Amino acid sequence: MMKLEEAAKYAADLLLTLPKKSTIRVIGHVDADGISAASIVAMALARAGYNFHVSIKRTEPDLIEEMKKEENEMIIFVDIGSGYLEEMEGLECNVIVLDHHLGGEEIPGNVMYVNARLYGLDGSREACGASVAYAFAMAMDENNVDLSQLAIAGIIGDKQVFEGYNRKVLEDGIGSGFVEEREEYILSGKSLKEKLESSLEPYFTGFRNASPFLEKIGIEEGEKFENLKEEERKKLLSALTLKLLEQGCDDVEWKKIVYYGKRYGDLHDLSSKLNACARLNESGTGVALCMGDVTAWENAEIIQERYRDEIRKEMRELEKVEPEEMERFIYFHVDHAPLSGVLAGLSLKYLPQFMKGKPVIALARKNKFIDISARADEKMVKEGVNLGEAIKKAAELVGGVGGGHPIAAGGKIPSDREKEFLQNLDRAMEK
Ligand SMILES: [Mn+2]
Repeated sequence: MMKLEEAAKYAADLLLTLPKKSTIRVIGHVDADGISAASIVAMALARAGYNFHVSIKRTEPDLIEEMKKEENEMIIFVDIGSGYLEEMEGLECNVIVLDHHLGGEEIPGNVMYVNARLYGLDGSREACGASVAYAFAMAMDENNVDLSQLAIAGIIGDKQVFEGYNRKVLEDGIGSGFVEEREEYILSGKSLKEKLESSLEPYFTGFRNASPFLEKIGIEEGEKFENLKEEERKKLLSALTLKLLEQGCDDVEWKKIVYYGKRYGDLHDLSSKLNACARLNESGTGVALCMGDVTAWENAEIIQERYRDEIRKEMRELEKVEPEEMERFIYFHVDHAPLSGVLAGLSLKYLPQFMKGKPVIALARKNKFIDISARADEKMVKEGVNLGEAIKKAAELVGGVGGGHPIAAGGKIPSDREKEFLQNLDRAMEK
């Protein structure tokens, strides 16, 4: 079997047949991974003397039709494209696809298709869009090893693990000195009061104001975690662990491994900024941030705060909500469609009334449609839950679309068919 690196080399060689100064079109997918991936490709192109034009796009049915209106010498699709292979035949230029999503079988003659899944890698864990983009950048020039920083942000964004090719990306980053691994307490940083009130992972119920809690255990609210004495730390962490147990959550790690990039600082934070940019339609800021634009950093910080504020506000409201229960899942309505996935995930993990041992579905009305987001946990998946399949089936029965992974999936249905959809879904989830 060919290795990802070899396939990336073919793609890089195809690109390098184009004269310098050509303008290459780059299309990335709208999430943290897609933005990192597109930025990796853009930076590799710029360094090799090419011009580029990057756009971050949603998976919409008319994506290729739109591209046909442009005149391009080459298009590189990254973290997106696997679902459009056959249609790409209609494009008049050569196309490179760097992806890790499931895709079609027929590959047209003008398409160089590099998908991690074709090279023995698990595309949902061991290689993401940004890591495939990194393989491509490294095939162009090994001096691009610093771009491992962005690839790691992408890996974190897609919630993958550092195994398979992702392991190699991390080793490259650390080996070249661009990436550093540190172990940190998740409560380090700002004052404890601010940390506890703003935390989303973990999310603490009732902490609109965390002062009474801190007062009760005798810890100064303005204090920082890193300045606490060993004994105070223990007291705080055991009180918080107990609190989370009462919320129904028993798997919180207070310490975690954090990767730092020489150029970007905390790569988890970079990933979270890119995610916020993607969700709030500010992908351009995300790309600029990856390219090292200083003003973009400030803007991204504001976008990230806004995004986290919105989630927190919705979560404080959800604390008071009693969700509706079906036989095989529970569901609730949200106002803000882009947040529905993250709210479903957080409520399943941290809000006791949402923990019924069943998946959580969030519904968001948007004009004539309802956006569906569904989240399960590992245990449910082991017991046979497959949200991707169930949502797809139930949505198609009411003239909608859907799909995704066993643990997280989404869809879109006509707004007047909600009830029918929910009943279909209950049936589709029967084993
Ligand atoms: Mn991806």
